[in-house]
Amino acid sequence: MKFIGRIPRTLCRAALIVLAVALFSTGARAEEEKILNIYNWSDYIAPDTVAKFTAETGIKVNYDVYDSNEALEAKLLAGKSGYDVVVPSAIPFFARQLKAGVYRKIDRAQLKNYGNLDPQILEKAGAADPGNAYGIPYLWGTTGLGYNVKLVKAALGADAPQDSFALLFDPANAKKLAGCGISLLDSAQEVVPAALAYQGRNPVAKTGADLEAAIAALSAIRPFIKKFHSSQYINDLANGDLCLAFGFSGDVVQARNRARDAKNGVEIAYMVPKEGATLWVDMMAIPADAPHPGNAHLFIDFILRPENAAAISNTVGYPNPNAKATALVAEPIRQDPAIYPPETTRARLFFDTPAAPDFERQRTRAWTRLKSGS
Ligand code: SPD
Repeated sequence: MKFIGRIPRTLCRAALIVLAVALFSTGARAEEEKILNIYNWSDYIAPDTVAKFTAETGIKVNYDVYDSNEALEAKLLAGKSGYDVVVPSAIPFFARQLKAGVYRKIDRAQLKNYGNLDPQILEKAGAADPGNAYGIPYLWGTTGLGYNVKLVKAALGADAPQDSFALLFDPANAKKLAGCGISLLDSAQEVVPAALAYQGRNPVAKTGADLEAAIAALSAIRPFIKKFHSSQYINDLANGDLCLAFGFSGDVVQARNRARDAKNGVEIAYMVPKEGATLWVDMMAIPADAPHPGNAHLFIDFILRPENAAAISNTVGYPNPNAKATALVAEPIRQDPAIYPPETTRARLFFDTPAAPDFERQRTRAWTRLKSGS
């Protein structure tokens, strides 16, 4: 065996290779330009999150927003989106995008705050992403009904259902509410399970017969729907321009808070109907062709810090999956059943399941026809 000084030559060579790899990888990271391109849901971050991240890291953030998984998916599947961090919902979107090879594996070694994540939420996300290898939960919530308490009472009287999808899906109620304005999320994937739940069917069932039943229920109220939109309802509810919206929990909470801040006399409430509602989890993920994956990991780790996750929940009214952040979330938010559903409500939440491509196509076609009124 040849020796260099007292060290065997083979060992020296191995050490040199390890050093070269280490230098190369840190060098590559150091060379990443100080830019980060984020594509996130609208109304889904604290006002100072991005500024704080930039102040701390010197990384300039380009921040774009969307209001539906469908919009995000169209960009991702077209490829070369240029985004470094995106936030799809776990099921079915993230799950099927993962299968299409859209994402890069998360390097947990770069996330020193990974251990803060709540194992229960990780388990839910694991249904889309086995082993939680490609995504990090960002926020979660439910999809239910936001309504204007006074307008609904004026239209339907004291007997207006306050705990049932009948408020929306009973055509007699929808007809009476049409005058003050009803809106639905512009997403078949969100609306169809609600229609099935109202009918007492399995809300996540995916057969042709289920789809037909859901579309029949939706067709019966179609004449009374003012808008199909996935973000406008926040302001519309807050301003009194809508009296009923099928929407996301935190968005309705934001509408309620905007009305309170405006002191305009509008009172908004959120309901998880007794028939059940979707529980969903949105994931932070890095596209496979992200130009700045190192910066993406830095940002994700920043969000995983309890104080940053708590600041986001305090602003947007959605619970975060960070077990260490809960104590930092403001007490009125933690106690708000519209935001953190109590156990009795949680018991009637359901988690969507992936759909076969053929069913997806049928559902999209039926949805387009429904919206156009044909
Ligand atoms: N304004 C932010 C809304 C975020 C909603 N994400 C939920 C998707 C449910 N599938």
